[in-house]
Amino acid sequence: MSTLFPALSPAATGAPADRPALRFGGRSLTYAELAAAAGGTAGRIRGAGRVAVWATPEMETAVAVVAALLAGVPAVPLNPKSGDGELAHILTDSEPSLVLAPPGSELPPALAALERVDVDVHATGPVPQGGRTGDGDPALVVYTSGTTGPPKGAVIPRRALATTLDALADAWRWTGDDVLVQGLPLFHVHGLVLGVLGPLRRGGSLRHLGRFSAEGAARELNDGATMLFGVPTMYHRIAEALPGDPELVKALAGARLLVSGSAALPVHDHERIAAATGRRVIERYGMTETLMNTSVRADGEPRAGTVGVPLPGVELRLVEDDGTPIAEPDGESVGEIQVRGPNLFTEYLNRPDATAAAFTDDGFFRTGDMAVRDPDGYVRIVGRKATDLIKSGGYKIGAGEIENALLEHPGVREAAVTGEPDPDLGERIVAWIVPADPASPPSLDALADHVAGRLAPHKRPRVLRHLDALPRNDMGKIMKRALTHD
Ligand code: MCA
Ligand code: AMP
Repeated sequence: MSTLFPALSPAATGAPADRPALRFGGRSLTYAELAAAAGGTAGRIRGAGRVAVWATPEMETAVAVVAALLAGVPAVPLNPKSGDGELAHILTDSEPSLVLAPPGSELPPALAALERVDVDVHATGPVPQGGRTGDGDPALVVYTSGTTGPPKGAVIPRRALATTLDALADAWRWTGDDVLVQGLPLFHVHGLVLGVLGPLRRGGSLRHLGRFSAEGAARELNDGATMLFGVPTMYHRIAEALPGDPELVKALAGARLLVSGSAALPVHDHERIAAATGRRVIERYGMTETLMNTSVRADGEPRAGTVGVPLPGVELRLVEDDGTPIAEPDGESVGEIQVRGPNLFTEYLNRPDATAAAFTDDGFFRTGDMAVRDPDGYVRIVGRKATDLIKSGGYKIGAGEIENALLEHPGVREAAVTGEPDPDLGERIVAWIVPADPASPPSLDALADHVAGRLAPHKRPRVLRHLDALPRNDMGKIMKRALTHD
């Protein structure tokens, strides 16, 4: 029996077996039903090397991942909107032996060669014993974009899941009495680890919206939900809707905890929500590779523009360009955030070079995020080392992978991709292209469809700019800073 979910144990003393564990739309499972369903599925995948999960925002995804964790089989969540190229890369790289999917869902041809196991949320089976359930054994492989090349698979050990969720419980006073509402995708850490495994580890409940809407969040918060998790784009949409929506105001005002993460929450949205509801959104900071590093604590001061203090067990330092750690938090010295602790990933799958480059000699992970620390220890993120990483809607997107996809379009001779500020998405993706035929340049729609079909819809450019030539330095390298939109 895995100890990741004490409440799923038949001998659980925590959550009662008839407490709701998961609700997706009209479907729900109690802890007893979830234990039986996950046990049934776990029995079918035991002994597999690695399993892919077709991670639609549905009950089946949660049951599949819990089953894999109970069986001690690492799970690879797949974005169900992945395009052909991205999917092919992830499958070749992670070599799953089967794919878990909701019954009746249509899978793309790239998955045709894999054995398919339909997840039956009404299955029954005992929670299996054994499997690779040691602390350091891999639990998840989550794909995350870098500046160049295709996404890398971050191997997340079981220890990291337990540590990060318990650290958040400490910071947020998160208990089995909490009912979380969220509408995040389930193929990334935010929605899957914090948003699904989090409530289950505490013995509490999750209500997933299927798809985020301010209205859905308000409905659930006004009907017993205590916490809301979202990316800044979701809080921006809430801030926009608040003035005309007394139900939404009431919902937020009554919530125990409103948490934002995955990207910086603009101070303007933070302040608008505070003014309308009297409640402040708290921010936490993490990465796929590190899970959660810092958070404003439930009993701390939610200061707009800061991500709080290091979580229990996380060692955090700011380091200058030459590798010197900044000794004292002074509110102004900027350095790269480096972290060490049991919350970290183990490696990038099949990428020893990238893994080695990501760590310092003394075992700290280089996040690439730049920050200052206020004198009282609060971390304030001020930027990112790499200009070729874009955060749009809370998704991390590498400029390089989009450029490569654009270059595969026959109408594109040269391409460069940048991010520019967007009030809703944080950053929007801009494609700068030199058309193959200046007389008939490809349209934005054509290029967006091309990128969405190869990579994923959230990686598609939102803006297209044509140029006669890309600005390059003497070495031939594209000078992205010279690309401005006016
Ligand atoms: C539009 N669509 C298309 C195309 N254009 N589909 C195919 N081809 C096209 N050319 C579809 C989209 O698939 C989508 O479909 C719909 O149109 C709207 O698309 P989009 O504009 O992308 O959606 P949005 O409404 O702008 O999305 C905003 C969002 C989303 C809901 C906030 O960005 C989101 O869910 N973000 C969460 C990201 C996240 O979880 N990040 C965590 C990673 P449909 O309508 O069917 O959806 S970071 C992390 O995990 C770390 C650890 C951390 O710190 O949290
Ligand atoms: P990902 O690789 O998709 O896991 O994204 C991780 C990155 O998201 C981090 O390196 C940060 O740049 C960013 N991030 C996550 N949470 C926050 C936050 N609260 N404020 C600012 N940036 C954040």
